[in-house]
Amino acid sequence: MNWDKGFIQSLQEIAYPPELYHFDRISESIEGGFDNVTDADLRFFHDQGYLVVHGAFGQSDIELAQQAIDDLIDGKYPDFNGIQIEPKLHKYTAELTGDTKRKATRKIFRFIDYESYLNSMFYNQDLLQVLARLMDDEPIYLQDMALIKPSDFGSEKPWHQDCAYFNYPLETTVIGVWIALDQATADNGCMHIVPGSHKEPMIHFKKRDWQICDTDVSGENDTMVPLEPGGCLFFHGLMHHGTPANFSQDQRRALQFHYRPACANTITTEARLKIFGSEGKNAEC
Ligand SMILES: O=C(O)CCC(=O)C(=O)O
Repeated sequence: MNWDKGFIQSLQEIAYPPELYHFDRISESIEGGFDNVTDADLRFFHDQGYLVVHGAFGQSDIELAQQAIDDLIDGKYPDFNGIQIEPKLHKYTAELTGDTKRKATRKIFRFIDYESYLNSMFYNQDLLQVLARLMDDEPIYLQDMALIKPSDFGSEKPWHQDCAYFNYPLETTVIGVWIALDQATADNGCMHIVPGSHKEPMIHFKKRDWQICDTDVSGENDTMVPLEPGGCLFFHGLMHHGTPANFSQDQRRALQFHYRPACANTITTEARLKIFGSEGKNAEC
C-alpha cells in the first residue's frame, strides 16, 4: 500500500449527513483536576449527564499512557489481541507494521490486565473517589478501551448511548470516563454530547454502526467537548454522544473507561434489546 495523497483522499468520503454534528456550542467545565470537584458539580452531572474536568491527569501520566498505547500496538505483549484497525483499512491489516500500524489503529480494548500503567490510571484513587461520589456507591470495572481517531481518515462514531451495549437496568448510574491523550478539537473529532439526554433511552438501529437513527439526533443541542491532554469527561451511560470523522492532520487518542456501581443488578440481553432495539440489533432506519 502506498500512502500517497490520492490514497489518503480515497479514504476521506463522509458517510453521514454533515448537519449531524454542530460546532457552535462548547460544554461547561471545571479547572484544577479531581480535587476541585464540588458537590455542586455532582448535582450538575446528575442534571446534565456530564462533567468536564480539565487537568485531571498530568503531563507525565499522558506521556506514559501514550507510550503504553504504542507498546500495545507494537506487540510488546505477545498474548494481547485487542487491536482494531480503522474499518476503511481492514483489507490492508496484514501489511500494517510499525508506524503504519500506529497510524491505522482505531481502537484498543481490554488491556488493563496487560499494561500496568494504564491499569494504574483505571484505578487512580482520585478518579475512583469522584466516581464513588457520583454513584454514591463503590465503582466497579465494566470496560476499558483506547479510542484512536487516526489523522487524515479517522471515521465517525455515530450518535449512540453506551447503555445500549450493557445489560443493566435503566436506573443504574453507569459512568464513562473519556480521558484525552492528545488535544481533542472540533477538527480532529472531539466528543459531541447532548446535555440532559441521559434521561431518554433511544431505540438504536443498524446503520453505520448500532446507533441512534440520524433523524432522531437532537442536532441543535449538540455540544462539543474539546479537551487538552489530561482533561477528562465523565458522562452518564445514557448520554447521547458521538464523534465526527477526523480528516485533519492530527491524530486524536483517548482512553475510555467504564464503571458501574457495586450494587447494580443485571438484566438479560433480551430485556436490554426491548429498551434499545425493539426489533433487535438488526433493524435498519
Ligand atoms: O472516542 C470516540 O471517538 C467516541 C467513542 C465512543 O463514544 C464509544 O466507543 O462509545
